[in-house]
Amino acid sequence: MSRLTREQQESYKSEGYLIGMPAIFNEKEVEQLRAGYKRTLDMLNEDETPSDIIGWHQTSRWQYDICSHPQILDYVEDLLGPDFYLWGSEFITKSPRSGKVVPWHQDSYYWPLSPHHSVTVWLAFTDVDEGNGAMKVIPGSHKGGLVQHKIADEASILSFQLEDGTFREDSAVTLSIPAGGISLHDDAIIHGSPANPSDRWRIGYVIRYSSTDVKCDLEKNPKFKAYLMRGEDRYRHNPQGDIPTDDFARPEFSKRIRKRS
Ligand SMILES: O=C(O)CCC(=O)C(=O)O
Repeated sequence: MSRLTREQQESYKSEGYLIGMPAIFNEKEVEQLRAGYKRTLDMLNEDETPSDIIGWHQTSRWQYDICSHPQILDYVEDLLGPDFYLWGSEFITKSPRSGKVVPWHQDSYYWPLSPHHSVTVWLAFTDVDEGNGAMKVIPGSHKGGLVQHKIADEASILSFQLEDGTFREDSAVTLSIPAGGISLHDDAIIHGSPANPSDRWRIGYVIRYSSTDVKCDLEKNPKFKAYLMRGEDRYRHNPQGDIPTDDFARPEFSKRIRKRS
């Protein structure tokens, strides 16, 4: 098991993201991940897409176990400190030649969480790179505070996006990750991803963690559940979730709940 070096932690603090850690899952395990993903897709209704697989770690043990992988938790602990919980997960999939775009945005603009102290793990189920619509980040942009968003364009899979000219797009860095590997990003970093013009799939599983002092406004997200992953929850700000027992099961709710109200 590896931990983040002091340099990596400092780099995360100043740039707002981190890549280059050894892969979490080997080739054989990636095959198992994809098999689990396929089983999960089989549970979707006809009018649903992979984007509707959101928060299913609450009912699917297979997903919960990925989210609580000890190596992933070690890295998150190195960034958030000893006491933190899991609260979110979703698949962000782009099929070959998909025009789907994730517009430039800041996660914390969407989330009714405070204070802002959350880390997202982006786990690659396929190789992701410049050619197939990998995520891009604006290094250091997490330090600039929240920027006003506007209603997103049609091809976007989110509801809000940043106004043009509010940041320097030419400083963007593409987060290329081999299948089984991860990136880590801060909840205020400006990020997004372009379409996938290639013949390859681009499948990412994003997992969200917050330190235990972070409180959710339950009026805005009544389904919110915290799953303590490490340490102790001295604050007890949030309802706790029950660890799922079924390997593959979907929650009652399934629609995206990312709109900021
Ligand atoms: O997968 C992507 O392209 C974007 C992911 C994202 O927006 C997020 O993790 O918050």
